Amino acid sequence: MNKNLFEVIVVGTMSAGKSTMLNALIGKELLHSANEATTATITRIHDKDGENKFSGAAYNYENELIEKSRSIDFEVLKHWNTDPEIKLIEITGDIKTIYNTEAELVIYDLPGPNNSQDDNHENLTMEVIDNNEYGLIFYVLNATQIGVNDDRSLLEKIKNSLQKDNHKDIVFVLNKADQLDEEKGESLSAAIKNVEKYLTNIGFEQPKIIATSANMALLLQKLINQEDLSRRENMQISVCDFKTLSNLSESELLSINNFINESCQEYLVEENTSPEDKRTLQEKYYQMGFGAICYFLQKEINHYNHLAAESVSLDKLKVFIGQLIMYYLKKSTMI
Ligand SMILES: Nc1nc2c(ncn2[C@@H]2O[C@H](COP(=O)(O)OP(=O)(O)OP(=O)(O)O)[C@@H](O)[C@H]2O)c(=O)[nH]1
Ligand SMILES: [Mg+2]
Repeated sequence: MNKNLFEVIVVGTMSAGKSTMLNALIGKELLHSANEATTATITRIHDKDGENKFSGAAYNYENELIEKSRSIDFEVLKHWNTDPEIKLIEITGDIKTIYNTEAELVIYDLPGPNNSQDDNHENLTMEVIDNNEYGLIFYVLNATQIGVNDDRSLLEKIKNSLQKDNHKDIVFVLNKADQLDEEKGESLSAAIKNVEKYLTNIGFEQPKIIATSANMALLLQKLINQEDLSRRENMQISVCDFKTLSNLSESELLSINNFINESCQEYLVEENTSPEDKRTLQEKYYQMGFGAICYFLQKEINHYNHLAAESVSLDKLKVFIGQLIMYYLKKSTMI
C-alpha cells in the first residue's frame, strides 16, 4: 500500500452524473459529460496545491504515453476521451474545495459500468475498489431512475469488497434530484427512503445518502469563479429553487453545518470581490448537498493526514533510534 495515497473514486450507473459531480467538485467544467454513454476512459485527477492550470497526459492500453498537454481544457479531454487508443488520462491541478497537506490525493472518474461500449468497465471499477489503498467511494445514483438501472450486481461486489480489510468508506449520492417533480408526487424524501431500502437489502448498513443536483452545483461554481454562463444556464440557475435532503443523523448534520460556516468564513476577508455575493453562492452550493460531500471528503482526508503524519514521525523515530544504536556501537568498538 502506498502510504501517501488517498483515493476518491466516483462510480455509478451510466449517465448518473459522475463526471458532472466531479466537475462541480473541481469547480471547473473539465470532464466530458453528456446525455449518452460518455466517459470511455479512466481519468485520474491529481490534486496539487498552488497549480494555476490543469496539465494532462494520455496513455494507451500498453501504458505508453501518447499525448501530453501543459494546459488542459474541456475540448482536449473530450477529444482524448473519445480516442479508442486511449485507456488512461492523468490530469494534475489544484482542486480548491479540498485542503490536503500529507495526502497524494487522486480522484477517479470511471466509465458507467453498464456502458455497452465496453464490457470491461465493471472489472476496471472493481480493480480500483479492490486495490486496498485508503480512500472514499462516492456511488452516484440517478434519482429519476431508481430501480431501473440494474446496478445490483456491481453494488453487491462493492459491498463484498468493503467487508474485507478494505480501507475505503462509501457515501451514496442521489443525483438529479432537481428533476423530481414534487407536485406530481415525486417526493425527494420518498426517493431517499427507496434508495435506503434498496441498499439495505443489498447489505449496506445505515448507508449515508445525500441528494443533490450536480449540474446546478456546477453552475454555482462557475458563478463563484466569475465564469460566463450561457443563456440557457442562466435560465436554469434562476429558476432553481431546489432544496436538498439526506438521511444523515442530527449530529452529522450539525457537524456539516459547522463545516459550512467555517468554510464560508474566508469570504468575509477576501478582497476585490463582493463578499456577500460569493458567500451566498458558496452557501447555496453547500446547501445543495455539496456541503455534506465536501465535509465527508475533508473528514477522511484530515484523518488520513493525521495517520500519514504519524507514520512520518514514526519513520523519523525509527531513523533516530537506528542512528543512536550506530552511535553506541561505534563508541563501544572504539573502546
Ligand atoms: N437535471 C440534471 N441533469 C444532470 C445532473 N447531473 C448531470 N446531469 C446531466 O446528465 C447527463 C449525464 O451526465 P454525466 O456527468 O456525463 O454522467 P456520467 O455518470 O459521467 O456518465 P458516463 O460517464 O457516461 O457513465 C449530462 O447531460 C448532464 O448534464 C443533475 O444533477 N441534474
Ligand atoms: Mg462520465
